[in-house]
Amino acid sequence: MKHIKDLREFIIKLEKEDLVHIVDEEVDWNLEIGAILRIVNEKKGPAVLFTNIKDYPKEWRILGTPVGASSPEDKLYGRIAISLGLEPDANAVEIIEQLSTLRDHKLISPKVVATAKCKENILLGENINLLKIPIPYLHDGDGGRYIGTWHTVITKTVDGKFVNWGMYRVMLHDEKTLTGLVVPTQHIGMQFAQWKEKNQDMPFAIVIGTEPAIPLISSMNVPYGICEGDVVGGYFGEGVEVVQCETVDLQVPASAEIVIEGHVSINELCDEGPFGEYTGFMTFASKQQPAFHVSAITHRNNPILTVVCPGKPIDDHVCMSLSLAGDALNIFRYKNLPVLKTYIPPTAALHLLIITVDKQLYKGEDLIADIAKAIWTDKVGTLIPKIIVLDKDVDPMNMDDVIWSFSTKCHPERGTRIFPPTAVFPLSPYLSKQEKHERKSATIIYDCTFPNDWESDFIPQKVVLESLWPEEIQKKVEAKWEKYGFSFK
Ligand SMILES: Cc1cc2nc3c(=O)[nH]c(=O)nc-3n(C[C@H](O)[C@H](O)[C@H](O)COP(=O)(O)O)c2cc1C
Ligand SMILES: [Mn+2]
Repeated sequence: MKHIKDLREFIIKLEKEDLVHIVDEEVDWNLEIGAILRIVNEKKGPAVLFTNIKDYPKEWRILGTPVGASSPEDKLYGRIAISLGLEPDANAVEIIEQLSTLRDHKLISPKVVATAKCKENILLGENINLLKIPIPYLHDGDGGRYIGTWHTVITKTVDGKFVNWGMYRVMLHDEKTLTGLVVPTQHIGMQFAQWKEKNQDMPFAIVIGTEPAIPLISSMNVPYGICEGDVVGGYFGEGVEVVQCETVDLQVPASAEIVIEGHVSINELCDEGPFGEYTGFMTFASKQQPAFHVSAITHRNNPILTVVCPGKPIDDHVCMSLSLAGDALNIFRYKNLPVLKTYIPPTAALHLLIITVDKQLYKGEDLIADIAKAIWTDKVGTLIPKIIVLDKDVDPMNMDDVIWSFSTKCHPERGTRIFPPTAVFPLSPYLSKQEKHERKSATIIYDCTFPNDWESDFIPQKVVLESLWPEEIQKKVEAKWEKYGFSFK
């Protein structure tokens, strides 16, 4: 496994694999970069390094869509695979399998170093001006310029025992103030509640442009109490190098291009959103969110800001379709359910989990109910309201086969199991106003397997070469194929 230790090494590797394109032409931070990234996402283009941003010195660069999907199809997940130290042609099921074991690795704490390149420029007091960073205005209709779209927000509990590294969107408010989503059910929100209780502002550090596995794992579902930084260390078998902040008692990855430090106010609120999101729809303005007061900016020379422009899938949230499928696989295995493979299609905006099961291995009463219970009592399930269950002979990544199974094996009544309202992520466009407010909605499983109590001679046989023709005929036809004169194989 190849551990890539900073963003610039990542870009060099992407260049070697033809997975990054450099744009030296001047581009406007105001909507032009967003439009380019939208087209690149729709065409499954490479990551984009912008080197010439209007109104800003050439010193500043932007790496757009760092982990979006790539064509050709055999490198669809190439940027994610490289970030995780895997081969660029790793397919979804292989990456999901890898990520499913993330929770089982030994944890390795970060290693503190005395100084780092992210301290090459230290801006304090009067010198703090967020407008000096070429923060893009991405979608027309966004509530502001978003600086945190592919980054890590570092916060800790009041007692300092649990440090969290999470990815939550962050918007520019003014020269010295940011605002961002502090969702109560996310780890940042749980920690914030503690600081509020203590009546103290919460220290934060936002790190941008770190080694590529860090933002990826910051967007993953690591249990409360475990620092994502320790998971990154455990995954690569060596602690992440961190360095002390200038103005708050937090440590940040030494590999960062840009670090923004400060305190999240427990009293002051700012308007946040709307923002074009991963569902492919604009979100409404959120409830007002806390002000993030900035007390220091530090950055490398020639810093690179990483930018994701969410929208109609596929965008960089495709990384979460892999990690959530990995988490789901881990949960099912932990509960001893006979789930063999899990997959979230990249265009499903995280809403649809497809799984294969080996029903013969199941000893319980109601497999579908057990699957529902396992996933919708875990935080992972809040993002995934729909599941398709397939027999083990179906490839969950083959959409033709998935649609065939769904259409022909899922009974409209018996095969459609609707479960009572449970906690869901409120961004699903189909939710009513009240459901969005209460963050609760029904979930559904489509059972595309035949019932257990059908006699074997009643179970329809598939009409495909492998199951209905004797092996000797299959072999004969294969051997004679060229003689028949077909132009295809
Ligand atoms: C590009 C991207 C943007 C994200 N933005 C947000 C966000 O604004 N708010 C949020 O609550 N989660 C967001 N997430 C999902 C969280 O990162 C994810 O739920 C993660 O598990 C949160 O960390 P935590 O479990 O430590 O709270 C985003 C994920 C990605 C990949
Ligand atoms: Mn966490």
